[in-house]
Amino acid sequence: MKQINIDKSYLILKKWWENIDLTNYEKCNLNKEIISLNQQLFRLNQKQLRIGIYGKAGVGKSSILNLLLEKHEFKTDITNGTTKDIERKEWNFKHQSLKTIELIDAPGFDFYDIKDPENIFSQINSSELILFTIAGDINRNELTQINSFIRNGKKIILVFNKIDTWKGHDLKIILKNIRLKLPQYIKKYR
Ligand SMILES: Nc1nc2c(ncn2[C@@H]2O[C@H](COP(=O)(O)OP(=O)(O)OP(=O)(O)O)[C@@H](O)[C@H]2O)c(=O)[nH]1
Ligand SMILES: [Mg+2]
Repeated sequence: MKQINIDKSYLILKKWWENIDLTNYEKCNLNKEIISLNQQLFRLNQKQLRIGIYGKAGVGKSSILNLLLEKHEFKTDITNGTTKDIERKEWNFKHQSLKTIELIDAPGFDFYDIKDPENIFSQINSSELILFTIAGDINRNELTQINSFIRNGKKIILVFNKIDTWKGHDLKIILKNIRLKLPQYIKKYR
């Protein structure tokens, strides 16, 4: 993995942030964003990274995190709504630039009985990286959520899970369709 100079990035960001002069009106309106930026700066200084996963119910979010952890830490099941609230686990990913990586699992955003969806969105939105998971062609609700993260300046990796459930030819058609629907400025691999 490319060596990242976290200390240098932290100092550049900190200096930039210290030189920004906001009016009281702006501070008031941007209160949530300011808190989130300060928390991110703190984590950067501590060499901590937060990765959140988000997507519809049952697309395999918890399974993907378990794969990363190489352990069955997050509960998974065939029924929707297995993850009921935000859950966090530390990923023992060894990298000299980082001290810890926190993985955050979320309930499916379209689960019928989801509690406090704004709070769940906001907790995932506080991550440095979001694994937005899909398991088939993308729909309007998913695009709306992706665009909300993009508007908030978030880095997203779109994870197409359960590809084993599609035949090669169908998969190609779906991937082509997804590419057409995604915002133009998203880099498209594969
Ligand atoms: N065929 C197939 N099944 C998968 C894959 N990934 C996960 N699953 C299965 O899909 C089901 C749902 O997986 P979960 O990881 O619980 O999905 P989730 O998105 O966390 O679900 P909620 O917490 O309910 O929102 C489980 O039965 C998994 O074993 C995959 O790549 N292929
Ligand atoms: Mg889950």
